[in-house]
Amino acid sequence: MPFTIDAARSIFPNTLAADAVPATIARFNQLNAEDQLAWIWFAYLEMGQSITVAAPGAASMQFAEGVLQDIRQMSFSEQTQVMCDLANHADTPICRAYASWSPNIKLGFWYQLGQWMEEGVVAPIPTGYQLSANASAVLQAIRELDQGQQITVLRNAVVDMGFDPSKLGNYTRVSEPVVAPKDMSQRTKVTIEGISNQTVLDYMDNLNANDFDALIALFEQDGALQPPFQKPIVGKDAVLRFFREECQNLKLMPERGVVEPAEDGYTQIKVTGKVQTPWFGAAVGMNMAWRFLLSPNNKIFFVAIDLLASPKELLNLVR
Ligand code: ECH
Ligand code: GLY
Ligand code: GLY
Repeated sequence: MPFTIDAARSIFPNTLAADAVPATIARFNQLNAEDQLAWIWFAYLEMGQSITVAAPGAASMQFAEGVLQDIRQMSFSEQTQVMCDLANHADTPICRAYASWSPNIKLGFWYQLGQWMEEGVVAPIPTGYQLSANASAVLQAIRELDQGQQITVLRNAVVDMGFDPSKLGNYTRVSEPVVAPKDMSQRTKVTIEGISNQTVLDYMDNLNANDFDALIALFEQDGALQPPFQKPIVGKDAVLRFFREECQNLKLMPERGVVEPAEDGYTQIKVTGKVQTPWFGAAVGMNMAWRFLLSPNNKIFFVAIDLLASPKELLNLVR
């Protein structure tokens, strides 16, 4: 029998992912809601001293606008309650709306609340707020991570807030409009030391061009993609939806890779390099690996994207 997705997940098992990210999130999740909000506030402020977050585009803000205006009209104590509800995954109309939003809309929503907290329009974290001893220890933990890992912890903390989407039943997912793919004349081509496989090169170039139709054509029908610290997304339809909802305007800068034959005519390819998110642009280069398993047709059966534990891992291309 050819590969299963489960077996594919353990290709290149020596790849050292940044396990400090889920470990920090697990510790963060133990904190109470007030401490969680204050913790994010302090972490976000400290991060802001070295890197600037880009203002979200109007296209993504329009979907959160109604809820944001409702919150703006509330009293400080009501606003604080809404923020605690989000951290507590409470069952409220706002927490349900939040659950239907894509990660970028959630981030844009908090970006705006953060601005309003600074301006005094939304209830600030009380001056002199004392973090609990545990929260202080988790704050020290995030300080010790590299910037790519820090922004991943913050992103995951924000994405996990609100009502549990799996309890929503049928609902309409809300995400930014899909931008048109880059014009051919604007496209760039990556080069990867050690890699001439066209599927892998096309994967990078099509993702960089937001050309999700060409990108998904590189996958097997039952192919899968595993984002950092997540379970695989299985099947072309689900992977295409993920690309359209969560993968616009990324910048992939692969550097080097290695190709090896696998069982049953499959090929495994590991690539390492940097990735930039539109939220931070060139200010943060995340150290990443892509672990591809290509079918005998040279289509993507599986690709895992890993955030690496350290820059040293960029040179780790051993099986
Ligand atoms: C305030 C206090 C109260 C509570 C909260 C607050 C606001 C917090 C805010 C936080 C903003 C955080 C942001 C984080 C952004 C992180 C983005 C990341 C992106 C990583 C993307 C990667 C992509 C990899 C991929 C590749 C592929 O090949 C396939 C697709 C994919 C302070 C008010 C909450 C405002 C903006 C980490 C790695 C390479 C898998 C996507
Ligand atoms: N500001 C980056 C984004 O909206 O994705
Ligand atoms: N951090 C992976 C993603 O953007 O889904």
